Amino acid sequence: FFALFQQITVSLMMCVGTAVIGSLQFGYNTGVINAPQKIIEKFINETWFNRYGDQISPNSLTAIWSIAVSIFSVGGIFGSFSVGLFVNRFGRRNSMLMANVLAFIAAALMGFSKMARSWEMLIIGRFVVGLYSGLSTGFVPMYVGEVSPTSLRGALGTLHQLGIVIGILIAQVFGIEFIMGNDKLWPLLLGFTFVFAVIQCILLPLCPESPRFLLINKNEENKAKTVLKKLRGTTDVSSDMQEMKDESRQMMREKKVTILELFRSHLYRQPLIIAVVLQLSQQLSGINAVFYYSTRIFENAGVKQPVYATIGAGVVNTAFTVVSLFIVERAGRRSLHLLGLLGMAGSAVLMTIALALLEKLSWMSYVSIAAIFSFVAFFEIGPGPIPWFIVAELFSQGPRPSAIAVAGFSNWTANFIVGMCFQYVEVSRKNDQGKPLDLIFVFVK
Ligand SMILES: *C1O[C@H](CO)[C@@H](O)[C@H](O)[C@H]1NC(C)=O
Ligand SMILES: *[C@@H]1O[C@H](CO)[C@@H](O)[C@H](O)[C@H]1NC(C)=O
Repeated sequence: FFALFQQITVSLMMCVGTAVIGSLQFGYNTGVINAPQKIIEKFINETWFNRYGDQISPNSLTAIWSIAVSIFSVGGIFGSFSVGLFVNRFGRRNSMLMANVLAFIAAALMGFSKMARSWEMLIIGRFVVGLYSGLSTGFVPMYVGEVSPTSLRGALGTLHQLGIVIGILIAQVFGIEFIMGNDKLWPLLLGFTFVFAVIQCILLPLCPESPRFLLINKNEENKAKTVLKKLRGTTDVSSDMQEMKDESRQMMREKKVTILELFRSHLYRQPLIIAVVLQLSQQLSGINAVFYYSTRIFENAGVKQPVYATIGAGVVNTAFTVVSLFIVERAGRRSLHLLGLLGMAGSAVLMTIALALLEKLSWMSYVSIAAIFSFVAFFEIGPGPIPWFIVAELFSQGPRPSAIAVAGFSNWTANFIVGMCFQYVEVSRKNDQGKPLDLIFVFVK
């Protein structure tokens, strides 16, 4: 145990800490549009009025808002597909550095959208920051995995997930009305992604390139050795070097499988179905409806201070991510995933009941808070972390990159569908007076 701790050098901590700022950004931009929804909708309404001289229809408002929320995932799709174009050409560290250009552009677009009276800028900014996030979810785990010693790879890898949930939490706290979730400061709230980008741009040049990239892609053995010595804090790095060489030799032996071949060969059919369905079960569980829209959900459930309930959900999310770090390695993947999904379904039923009884029993709003909290907790126990382990575990070196691309695509596409449709289901629920419809929606999936 202590031997493990000795392997955590200052240099390694610095590398991992700097890289996970990328995960933080992804989380931040996932959670940031949650609390200020009403305020930004007001801005869109006013802008429309100034531009066209008449009231915006509720349908147009819903459409603009849903697009602004969910186009993030469209950016994510493109970003996650482009990871391979960067990492092998420019290196892992430089790719992360370059991606920050996107973060700056997005921050400027979103931050100045109010000044320019343009919701289009908001939408384009959300797309660009989605691109950034898609790239980050590829870069960060790869870099962290490659600078970490084998014995710490799993533990440090989970910091990516932790970075995401902490990012969501930060965004929710900043979204409180007297911090930045108000008429004046919401552009700053969205543009704040700029600050993380600046910090990462300052720190990244101080971090070394991934030794694996140096050795295997660049064939620069001496440089790789120097970096490893610094990362490990020892002068003898021969075992690490040997391990990387073995790994790459094994990779050479196994032919790379393209995405097309992956779909054609019946050899991969079952693992591919498992990987895709697990991703779908993660996203279509509706978890991102909570991260994008929980403030609105709580408001409709009669909660007095919906923003604080949203922050509560972020705290539960973070806490259970930590809990899951400890149990994922001990319990079986399948049972944890099933337990998580069952718990989420149960929470959704509870939520439905709470909403149905809300008019008669006002304390049902507390039940709805509890239901959302347990929904999030069960998500982090199984459906949150497990789909990622599974892809890496089901496929060997050859087909793995393609499998990860397909899984990532399913992930972001389902994410987009939930982000886009939730508002519509919610609106139709209001019109039909069929209160619990939206959570039945979440549940049926
Ligand atoms: C898939 O989505 C979840 C939750 O939105 C996220 O934690 C995970 O990192 C995503 N994976 C990729 C590759 O985008
Ligand atoms: C837009 O704002 C006006 C006045 O501020 C309000 O009466 C109207 O209901 C709003 N429209 C929507 C769709 O929210």
